[in-house]
Amino acid sequence: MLPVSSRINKIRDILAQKGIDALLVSDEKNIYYLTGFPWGFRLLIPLDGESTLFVHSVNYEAAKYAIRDAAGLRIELIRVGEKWGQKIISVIGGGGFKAVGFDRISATEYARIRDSLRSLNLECLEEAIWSLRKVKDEFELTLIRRAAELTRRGMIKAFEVIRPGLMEWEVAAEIEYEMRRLGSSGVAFDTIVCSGPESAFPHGGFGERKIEEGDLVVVDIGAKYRGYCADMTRTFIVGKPSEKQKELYDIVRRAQRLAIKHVRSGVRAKDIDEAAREYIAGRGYGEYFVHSLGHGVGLDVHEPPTIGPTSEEVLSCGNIITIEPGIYIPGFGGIRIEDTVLVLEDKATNLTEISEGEELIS
Ligand SMILES: [Mn+2]
Repeated sequence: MLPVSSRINKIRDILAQKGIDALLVSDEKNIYYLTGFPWGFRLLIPLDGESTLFVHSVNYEAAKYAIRDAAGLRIELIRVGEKWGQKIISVIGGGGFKAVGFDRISATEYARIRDSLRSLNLECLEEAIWSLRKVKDEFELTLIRRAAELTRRGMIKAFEVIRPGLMEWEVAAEIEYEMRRLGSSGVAFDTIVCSGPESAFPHGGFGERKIEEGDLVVVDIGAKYRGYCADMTRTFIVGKPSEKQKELYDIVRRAQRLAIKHVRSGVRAKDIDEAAREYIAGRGYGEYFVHSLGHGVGLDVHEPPTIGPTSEEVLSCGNIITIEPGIYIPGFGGIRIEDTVLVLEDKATNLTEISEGEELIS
């Protein structure tokens, strides 16, 4: 069972510290994080008393079932055709709050609440929720480890099937089928299989190229398990690698290992980025490393903490982050190696490691 009541208690600690009377949660993943229900519409957590989970009729029975054991949480049904904006305003208005925090809200909804409840202070608490979500509890780690294992299995499948003559989409289909077959609840993002010169596009090409002998093939994939994501990239060289391909692959692999060695609790995210960036720059390819070194992973595939040159984050135990240096040379191709790692007291645990014997360079 999800430890949601302890998470809601932590929210209340934050509200008390900041002198805010209630939190209105709109982000679906934040609602899932705080209630265990994936299709909530809004969640109102007052400093004291019962929280209210707003759900549309289509999700009402599922919500009753999912939160049947959750104490201190009541469901407010939004009926078909009912004006949900007014309903939420009337519940907030009825609470007698002076200050209400929110996570993310549309400009329209913000204006509607502000204009209806003129004496209410609205304060953004998005960062405060991230401060909780960034540090994964044991329950979340179990789910992310599973997502990471499914992702590894998808990557091993990629290694098995990639060969000249295959379309990129065929490789993507094999990977996704393997992860699904083993229990993945979906993909964390659109699968990237990107070959030849198009491998120089970090976010992938069009998936419509036929793989050829001598290609670099960037495979960036993520399985999802009960809402939690993993993220992993390997770059394959089809056939015999050229000297240049070997050189670049070696630089990226060393940069990635070096960066992972720096990961532990208390380290500044920008120092980890710098370790990899300086290594790549020192080998002459600094201008071709065109993105941040990594990012947090959890219910979102890209979430705080960002591991980049301007990040103000300091890592702590329980963060899950990616380490993904890359070199992308227009017209030649790209290489990226990415793992999802867990930050511990004095080291990182690599959740998507492929053991030495299975090293995925063909
Ligand atoms: Mn990534």
